[in-house]
Amino acid sequence: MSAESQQPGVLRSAANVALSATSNLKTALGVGVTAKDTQLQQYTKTVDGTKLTTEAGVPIAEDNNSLKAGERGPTLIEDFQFRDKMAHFDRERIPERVVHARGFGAHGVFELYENLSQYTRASVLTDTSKKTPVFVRFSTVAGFRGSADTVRDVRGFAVKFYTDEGNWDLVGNNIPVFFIQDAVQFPDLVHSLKPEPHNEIPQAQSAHDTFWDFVTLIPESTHMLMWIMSDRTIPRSFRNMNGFGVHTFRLVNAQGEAHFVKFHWRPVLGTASLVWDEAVKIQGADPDYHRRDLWMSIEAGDYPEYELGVQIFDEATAASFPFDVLDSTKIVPEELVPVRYIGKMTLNKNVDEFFPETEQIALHPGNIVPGIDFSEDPLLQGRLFSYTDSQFHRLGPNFQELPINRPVCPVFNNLRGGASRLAIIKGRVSYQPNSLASGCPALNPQGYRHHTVPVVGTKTEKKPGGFADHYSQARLFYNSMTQTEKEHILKATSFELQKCSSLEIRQRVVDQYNNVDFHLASQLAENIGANPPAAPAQIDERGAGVKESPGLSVIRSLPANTIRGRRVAIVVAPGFDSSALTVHAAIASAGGLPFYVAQKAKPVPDSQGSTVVPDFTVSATRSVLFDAVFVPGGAQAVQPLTEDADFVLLVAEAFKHLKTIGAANEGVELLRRAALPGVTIASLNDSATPFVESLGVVSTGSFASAVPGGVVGKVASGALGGLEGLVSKVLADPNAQPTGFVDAFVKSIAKHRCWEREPLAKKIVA
Ligand code: HDE
Repeated sequence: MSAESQQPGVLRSAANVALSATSNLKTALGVGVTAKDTQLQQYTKTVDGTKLTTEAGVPIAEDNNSLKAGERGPTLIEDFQFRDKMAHFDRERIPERVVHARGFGAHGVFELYENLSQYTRASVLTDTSKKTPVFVRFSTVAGFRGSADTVRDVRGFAVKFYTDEGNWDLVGNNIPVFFIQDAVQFPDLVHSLKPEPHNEIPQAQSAHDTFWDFVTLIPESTHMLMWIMSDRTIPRSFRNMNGFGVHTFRLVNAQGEAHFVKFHWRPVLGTASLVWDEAVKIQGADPDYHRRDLWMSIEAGDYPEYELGVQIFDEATAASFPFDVLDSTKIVPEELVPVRYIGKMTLNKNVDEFFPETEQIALHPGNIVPGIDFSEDPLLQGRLFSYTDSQFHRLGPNFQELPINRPVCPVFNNLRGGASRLAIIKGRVSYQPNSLASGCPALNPQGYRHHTVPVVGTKTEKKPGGFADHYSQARLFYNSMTQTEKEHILKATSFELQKCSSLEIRQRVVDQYNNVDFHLASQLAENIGANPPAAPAQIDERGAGVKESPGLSVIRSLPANTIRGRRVAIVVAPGFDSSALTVHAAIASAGGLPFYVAQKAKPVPDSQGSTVVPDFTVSATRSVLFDAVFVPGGAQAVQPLTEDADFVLLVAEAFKHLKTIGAANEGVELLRRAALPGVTIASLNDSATPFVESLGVVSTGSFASAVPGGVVGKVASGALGGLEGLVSKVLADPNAQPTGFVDAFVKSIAKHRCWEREPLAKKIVA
């Protein structure tokens, strides 16, 4: 049974059954069976056909009533079964991660496209025939384990590669820069971000005084503030999210030559975000929105994929940049060093049990393999201490022995003892060098060697001079945004500061933002009741390296050529016309996820007498859980929808959130009822126009005129075959012009949002 079908109000449809069948098929075919899967199998049990025992293996005959002295008690302490059950339960929780507490993981494989032996001797980056098992954990930073998925926050993007030379962990974020330059300030940063200590409010929010107090006192946070106030911190899904190693690392080849490297992940489905009002509403409608999406897509066999990119440059090139590559508040713009995509990670297996896998995985940037090395970035250097220390605290000294953390290659060393040690190592030798065990385990001349780097200078707490430029790349980021994205940064900051009671802190943000953009700071001041800056700040922008970098903008980067994973609500009421089935099939054929939404949880008959099983009832779902809405026609079907406020809201809210809305035939009446601003619905006639599209609303030409942001259409029954072909054609070629309703609808969904509609959408009450 799928996870979604277990949720109250979520019905199991034929579509869902088909999805899980695909997943079972893939599993049966052995897709995704790696050395790690095989290793984990040794520790995995299933309960089918088993009988209850204690942990000591004693068969249990009674588990629902404790042992008492007489029926009316008291309970006897000799009931070992009760005692053990309760004592274990009392210890079920371990400390949650102090940051990144809420996370969700999955297994997968990494495959390399090209051999990088020119730069590194790491087998994971040189052998293109290998399928390296991986485990990924995505996370939010600030919230507790039970917080919501769609809060505004940085996302962790941490990957453990189980290579044949040991575990390599790339513990990154979905943002390529960080707030601070030196790890010693991390506890202060986190204390300011977390709920305030006196009342433990607010949960999973940076929108409060202590956070903005701290960041306005450290100007190096400015670049990261631009990123976190952008839509990057409200991703559409984990499948629409970039990942970055943040720090500069080193690659070292077999000759001992080193190059600097920056790591990037690019989602194959493109980067996409929610809009703020939507993110807030999803927190109530489905707090597990991101984890459910990842889980469901893997169960459906629609495996999330990410390409690994590298920017490789030598030390002389690094020295020529106007910024310091050891400073984690800086990016290396793609215009200076292009990103080379060298491999692909595919997530193809959900965990069997959350706690032993996702909760007990111990990720650590210090886990590297021969051929990869650190740089001297002081933030990275500090992390190298913090992560193992965290794992000792959370999981104990033998955390590497836990199944999820075990490497897939042999492990031999002289570590012994410690709480909950698992390995039993024969012999009396546990030291090195030794002669009694013939020197074993012996040193391996091919083993890890730290790259030798000359070090000169005076022992000091001073920062390098290049770390002092705090604004030029913040400007680069802001100036690379579209107007829409700039407005979102302004709105997000205005929202956050309205939650800050201190006027002094609000003013400091305005002053800080003036170093980025005068207009932004002035508008912010206006919104939050602070004094506008007197004049633009004079900043030497050359420190950024380039003037503009379009790839920093999500809107400018989104490839508008797929609807894979996009959720489309098809609203149905008794008597709906055949356009619903046509659109359902077309969306599914293009890799999207169509769902029927109805008034009641029972089969809905169409105008021809056949029925569909609804996936959701309208009162148990909300438009924010879909990427697009389609309203079919049907003489009797549409009238009841127009009288049900839940359906009217579904359309109005989708409009507000700039989503594609499609309507066929009488379906446009629901759009009319939703009173979409700027949308005029013309009266019914038999025009030959196949569809009308305006601002992402698409309709059959006969019904709509000037409908902003969607598609409304008239769909001939039985036309699916032709439409299917058109859909794939318009998706394959972003410039292809749709000629029919369905392909216009699909193409509009692939654009993700209709940004042009935003000024009108503000007018809608939803
Ligand atoms: Fe972390 N970070 N961090 N961090 N971090 C932790 O490790 C820390 C930083 C990141 O899914 C902790 O096991 C310090 C940057 C991720 O399990 C802790 C500094 C980046 C995760 C810790 C940083 C990250 C963590 C909490 C400043 C992006 C979740 C529990 C120098 C490159 C990993 C734990 C997972 C987790 C320390 C800054 C990413 C406390 C001291 C920069 C994705 O050890």
